[in-house]
Amino acid sequence: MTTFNKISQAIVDSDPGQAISLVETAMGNDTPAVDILNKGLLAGMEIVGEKMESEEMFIPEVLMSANAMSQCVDVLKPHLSEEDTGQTKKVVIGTVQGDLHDIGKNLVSMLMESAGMEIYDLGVDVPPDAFVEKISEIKPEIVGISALLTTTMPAMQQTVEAISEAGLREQVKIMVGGAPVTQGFCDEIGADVFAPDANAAAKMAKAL
Ligand code: B1M
Repeated sequence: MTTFNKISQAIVDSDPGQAISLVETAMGNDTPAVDILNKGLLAGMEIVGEKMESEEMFIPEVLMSANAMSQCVDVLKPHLSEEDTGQTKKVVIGTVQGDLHDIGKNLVSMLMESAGMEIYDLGVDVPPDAFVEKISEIKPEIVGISALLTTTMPAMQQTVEAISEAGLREQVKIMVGGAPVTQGFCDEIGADVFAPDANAAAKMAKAL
């Protein structure tokens, strides 16, 4: 079993102690942090998703795996950081109303922060009005909206509409992402950018 497989297995087993220890060992062996994230941790969450779908794992176990993943991401965070580019773009970000998934959104926030942006994270289950309120207050350049459920994708559209209705649409670039979100959906709801993953999200935000 490779170290990446062992890390994935520790995530599936919801064993943060073992997972962190393996992550630290891999870092000690000069394994790139981004590989540990993608080939170890995210691969583990992928298996968790499959087991959730086939009902081999249930919500409490999935939550424990998610917590183990988050603890490992905290350990990796300083090693994933890009050089500070001196940019001070402000980003308001959140997971849409009705949706409690935040691991992907947190990764996006983390990499954007590492790229020198100022992040205002509204958390999960964020109603459209809360996005509007924060945009009015902070006047960010970018608004990031995350959704992980097909059933909460309409809330993404409602959020874009609420921003338009509040007369704020021209002031911000809207970035959308999350597993079920596509470029086609982004175009359909009138958002500006679709980012398929956290790395792309940080790069695209810098380029906007
Ligand atoms: Co949920 N869940 N979940 N879940 N969960 C999924 C998403 C699911 C695919 C699992 C499955 O059935 N295979 C499925 C959705 C099916 C669908 O809609 N098509 C599902 C379901 C059904 C549910 C519930 C409805 C289950 C139930 O109650 N019966 C329920 C809903 C609760 C709610 O939100 N109202 C539920 C609950 C949960 C937990 C709370 C237990 C937990 C979340 C814990 C947490 O987030 N703190 C959970 C988890 C962990 C998952 C899986 C296993 C993992 C998600 C994850 O964190 N992935 C997931 C299965 C899977 O994805 N394989 C699943 C890792 C993360 C880094 O990836 O979030 O995709 P991701 O983020 C990526 C990109 O998408 C992108 O960048 C990230 C990093 O590269 N990205 C952005 C994300 N946001 C972005 C924003 C951007 C740009 C890029 O710009 C702003």
